[in-house]
Amino acid sequence: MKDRIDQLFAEINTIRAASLEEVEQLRLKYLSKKGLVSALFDDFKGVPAEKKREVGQLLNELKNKTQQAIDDLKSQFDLHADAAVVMQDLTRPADHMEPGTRHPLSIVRNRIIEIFGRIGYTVADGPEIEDDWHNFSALNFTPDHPARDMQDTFFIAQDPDILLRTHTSSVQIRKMETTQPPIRMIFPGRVFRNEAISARAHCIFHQVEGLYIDENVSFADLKQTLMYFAKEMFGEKTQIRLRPSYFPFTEPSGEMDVSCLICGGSGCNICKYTGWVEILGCGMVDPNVLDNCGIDSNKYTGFAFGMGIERITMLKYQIKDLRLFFENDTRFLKQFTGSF
Ligand code: 2NL
Repeated sequence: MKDRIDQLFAEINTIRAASLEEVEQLRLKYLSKKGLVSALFDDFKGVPAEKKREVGQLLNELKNKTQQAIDDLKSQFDLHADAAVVMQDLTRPADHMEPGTRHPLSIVRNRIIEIFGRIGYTVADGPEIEDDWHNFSALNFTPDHPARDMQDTFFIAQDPDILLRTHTSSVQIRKMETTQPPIRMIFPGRVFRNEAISARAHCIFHQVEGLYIDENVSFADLKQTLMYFAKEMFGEKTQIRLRPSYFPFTEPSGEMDVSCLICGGSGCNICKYTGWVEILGCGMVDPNVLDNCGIDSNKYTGFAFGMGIERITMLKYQIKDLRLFFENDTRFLKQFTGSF
């Protein structure tokens, strides 16, 4: 019996397998009920009482060793070992990659660019870090204007003031300083204001401003251009209305509402039962601003407008919380498709 045990010990040391099936064959051969190791346990009954202790110990060792050897063989074929072999194969097919989707703010920005592009507007952007002149002074902001307050704007340096632009108007100033009319452009970009983050506000957001300067540009041109935009953006049935407003850089100034795209004007909770939703601010460029940029305000007039891309996107897709735009949860992001 002891010889038989030694023989099997030696044999177990040499077992090899080329596949999981072969491992299973080995397991059956040695460890199944009728296997070679199990058979020795049957023979154990005949071992004389004084040898039982020694032989029993050896038998258990043999059984454990066999089990261990078979487990080791098996582990060569488990998923990870398999993967390691596959990874070495440089001709293997590539891993599947889920294609990304365009961010809703990009879809809407691109759509705005496309709509204005059709009526001759080109696109420009400029620096996000600005000086006081391009962000405030050239735009007719008075020295004590609240937007210049540390509370409202992110300053990088003071005296001379360097700050994160609070609107893309600074890009328009740069354009007007270097280009004579006609100017017909839109200015999409990221802007910064010192706001506490909530469902309706964020310290980083996106704007598109527009500028048209030439001889004889009138308020009627402004109104017609913005009506065209509203109908292209929100649908042919969309109505617009202009309410008087104030900006330091336009005179006169207005805010434009569109008829509620949800209820069509009959009243719902999106339009707070007024039938109208505000989408942008606009006005005739203040002659001081033109003169500040070296454009002759006796010869040229122009209009400008500005809108928040987040706001337009929230209205278009009925998104109720601004924070969704910045969290980058793909369950949110992949709900938006569009050719833009
Ligand atoms: C709003 C309002 C507006 C402008 C932006 C502008 C730029 C220059 C000169 C004159 Cl360089 N105007 N931009 C004009 C009126 C309104 O934005 O509510 N934006 C989110």
